[in-house]
Amino acid sequence: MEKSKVFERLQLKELNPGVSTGAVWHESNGQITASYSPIDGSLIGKVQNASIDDYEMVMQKAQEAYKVWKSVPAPQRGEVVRQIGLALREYKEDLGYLVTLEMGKIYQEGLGEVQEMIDICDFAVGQARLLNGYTMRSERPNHRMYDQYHPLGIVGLITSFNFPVAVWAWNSMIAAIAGDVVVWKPSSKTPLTAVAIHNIIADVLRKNNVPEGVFNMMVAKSDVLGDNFVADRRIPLFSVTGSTAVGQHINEIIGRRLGRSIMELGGNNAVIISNMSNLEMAIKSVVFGAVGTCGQRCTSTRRLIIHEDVYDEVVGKLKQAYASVSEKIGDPFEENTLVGPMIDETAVRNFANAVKKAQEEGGKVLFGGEVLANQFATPNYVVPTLIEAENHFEIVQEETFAPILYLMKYKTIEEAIELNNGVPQGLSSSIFTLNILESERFLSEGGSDCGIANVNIGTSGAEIGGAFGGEKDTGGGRESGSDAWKAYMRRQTNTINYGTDLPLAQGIKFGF
Ligand code: UN1
Repeated sequence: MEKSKVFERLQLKELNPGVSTGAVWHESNGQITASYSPIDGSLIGKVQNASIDDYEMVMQKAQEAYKVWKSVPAPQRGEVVRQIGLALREYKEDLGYLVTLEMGKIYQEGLGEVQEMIDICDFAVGQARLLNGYTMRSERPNHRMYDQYHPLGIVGLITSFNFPVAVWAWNSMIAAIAGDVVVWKPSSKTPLTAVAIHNIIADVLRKNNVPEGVFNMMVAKSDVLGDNFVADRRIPLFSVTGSTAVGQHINEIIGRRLGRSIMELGGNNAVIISNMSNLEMAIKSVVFGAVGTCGQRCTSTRRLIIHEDVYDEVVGKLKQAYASVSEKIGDPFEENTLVGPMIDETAVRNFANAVKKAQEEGGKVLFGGEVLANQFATPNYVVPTLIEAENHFEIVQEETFAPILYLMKYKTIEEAIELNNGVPQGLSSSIFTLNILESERFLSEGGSDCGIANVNIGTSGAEIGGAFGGEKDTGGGRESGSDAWKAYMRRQTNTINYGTDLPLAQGIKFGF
């Protein structure tokens, strides 16, 4: 594919507007964000940021649009989402290309990310007819009770560089069918993908007369869209993807005003490899989980808990696998490449510091650890790394957003589960075992404490049909599939008296 052609189709220019209320771009006067490709450091485009005045304008549009959108029948809102799904199919290769160019993940994963957007569109279309509540039996005669879900209002959306487009779709498509409107602040590291999305959906919005203000996007740094954004009482719900530290800060502000939040924060995901597992499957999954997306998924495999009987065998096989993967580091557009660049030099520094710290704490590097500072056009390329470590090491307890896998041994399944759970985070987890007692124990209330727990598949690459998110320092939020839609709506319990008496609940007498 040719960059200029892709840019033409995605209507991207050298300098792009960074404030959209759906189909309309607004001139803004904030500073300019330049986007450089992590692949070769080239400037790929610029975006004119929002200013505080632009923010106010967008919020007003969003408020006005909400008044209209919330009363559009949900299946009609779903019809708009269906058409967005069709538009995304049309631009799948172009948008996938741009994700790779701007974020650095390999093209296969860029395409996969767009597919995740398409999938959630399809899911949301069906869900638009299923925003169901319960009917309850009243304890009083001639009374009826039920609960129903109403739209909530403006959803504030903060996304991260690593899934620059899919996480927008998870949230925006569900919010849209729920009758909400979205104000999105994309990562400043990946502003062009956000601009491209709005170019892709613009036609659909226009054709369907969707009011401006339903899908809003503003590129801005946190001095313009920061604490003021999350403190804004006009926004009842925030959905935030980012580090635990960022999430804690944001949640404090939201908590003070008793706003709602869906937090999807750091993970420190482990795979347990049992002595009763299919090792070939385990190794393949672990390598994809630890090395895929250059270790920059929230769900990346960061710890490997290996039964002592198969430890040496697993280490040997992993080293072999890492050696062959390491021959495939490079340009993420090349078909053979499996490991692209990290997002930027700060990420590389974090990688190098973690390797150093692990060694200082007593860890042993079994493979990799190097930064490939001179081999490529940018110093953003690193060698995927295996480190023998202990779970209690400070560095192992932290999430380092890099392709580092810490290996440790266990004797009993109880010990393995304890290690799995023995970190502050609780996003994803897996066990590889062919033993039903072990797998059921891992999935029981005494098993994994994570939001995602898998058997014989890895920690990453979740399907959109499930609710996505995790416990403890991961923040507790759930987005995407299952009944995650409920978080985007307000629940109301209704009791209706169709009799002529006024009996009180709990049998209370109150005569006068
Ligand atoms: C993320 O890294 O924030 O489960 C999202 C996965 C992807 C989504 C990851 N479907 O790995």
